[in-house]
Amino acid sequence: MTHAQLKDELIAYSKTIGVDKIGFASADPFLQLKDRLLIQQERGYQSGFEEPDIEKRTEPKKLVEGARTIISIALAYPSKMKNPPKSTRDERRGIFCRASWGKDYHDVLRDRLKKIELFLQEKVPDGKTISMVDTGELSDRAVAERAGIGWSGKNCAIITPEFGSYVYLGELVTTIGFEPDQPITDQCGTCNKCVEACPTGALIQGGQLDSQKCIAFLTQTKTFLPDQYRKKLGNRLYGCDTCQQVCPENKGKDFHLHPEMEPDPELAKPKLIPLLTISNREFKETFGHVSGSWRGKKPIQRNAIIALAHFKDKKALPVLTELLYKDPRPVIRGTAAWAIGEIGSTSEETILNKAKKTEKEAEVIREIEKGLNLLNNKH
Ligand code: B12
Ligand code: SF4
Ligand code: SF4
Repeated sequence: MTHAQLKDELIAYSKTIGVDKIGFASADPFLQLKDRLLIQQERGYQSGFEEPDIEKRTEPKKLVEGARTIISIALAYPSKMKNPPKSTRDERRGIFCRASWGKDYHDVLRDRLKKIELFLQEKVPDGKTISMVDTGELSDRAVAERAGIGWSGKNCAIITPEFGSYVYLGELVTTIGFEPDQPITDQCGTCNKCVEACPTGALIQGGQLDSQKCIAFLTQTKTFLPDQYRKKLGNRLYGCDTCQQVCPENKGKDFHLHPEMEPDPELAKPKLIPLLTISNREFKETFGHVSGSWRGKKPIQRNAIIALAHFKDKKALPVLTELLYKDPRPVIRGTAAWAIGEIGSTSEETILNKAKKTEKEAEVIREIEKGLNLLNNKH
């Protein structure tokens, strides 16, 4: 069988296993990406979640000796929830970004990539392949762009003409030499909606992100959230979809092609107050299978406290007081103190003053003082 025939067979096979789009790219070094990564590093724009070795990131042959092709796959995920529960005055809710709806996408894409690997192994037994999704060395977007899956939008996302940008990406590096596909031309044109809509100005310019300012990144940190971002967080518990929601290319795009990607509305939009007292075990059992739980429960709980402050939810005051007095984690005690200041009235001053007397951590004391100042300003 020729490689052209094998390519056709693989494309046909991919449709049978639930791959929505497949593209082929050469395994040549990613030179433009290399420059870009260096600039990002110099400016401190990286998130710290990327693979740190820029050589490995940009030279596929360092990952597989004799690599000739990278096969990129994309799976479309839903953008709309069926029967989303309402966040009401009585029960305020937070939101997980769409990339955390349903079963963890790493598992879903790894399953598809494994099937493709087995398919290729059977056809070309001496071929070598490795596959990755998100946590691998390569830039999934740079690979997808080169493989003609979509263009690289000003919001940084790979935008497919068929499914918009709500697609997960993964790839296989192989020694088999397939004919590469052509990249798709940039279709953003004069549109700049995503850059204008970003709540924190994290999109420095089209296609360039300062991760340190990006809410998607900030929701995943484990430390205190810097003051200037607390109000911007809104009710986001994990991730941020704003620059994709405003994108005209996503208008009307809502695909429900994979049952395992359907969100459980109670997990995608959970009630905030119960999240504050959830045990480790319960958290793992309830949220362990969604991608947004990978940093553990602390960032989610910190964000839930900030979301309750955003809603000025007075019903949260008793549990916030408990957390301030008893939680062993300084980030949770401190954020609770600040939130009490945001939500409460002067009658809450005694709560904060009492905590100030016994609190030992300097950072928490600073948050208590912030809370007291907020209450003072309400006199
Ligand atoms: C680190 C990381 C983050 C960081 C940084 C994101 C970023 N924009 O760099 C944070 C935590 C902020 C993040 C957030 C999100 N992420 Co993320 N993230 C990654 C990760 C692990 C690495 C990305 C990376 O290396 N960035 C560095 C930049 C410099 O490179 P790049 O974006 O990969 O490549 C592009 C640029 O280099 C650009 N480029 C190169 N040279 C030049 C030159 C010029 C002039 C220009 C304009 C551009 C340009 O072209 C490349 C191709 O588009 C990838 C998985 C992976 N291994 O690749 C997922 C990934 C990018 N994330 C993904 C998703 C879904 C998200 C979120 C939407 C999740 C959410 N809803 O909250 C947000 C979107 C934020 C945004 N606007 O980008 C998907 C994207 C799918 C898609 N359709 O594009 C990926 C591919 C995971 C996956 N396998 O599906 N993420
Ligand atoms: S994910 Fe949110 S914060 Fe990050 S660039 Fe997009 S709109 Fe801005
Ligand atoms: S909002 Fe406009 S500029 Fe931004 S990615 Fe979409 S089409 Fe491109």
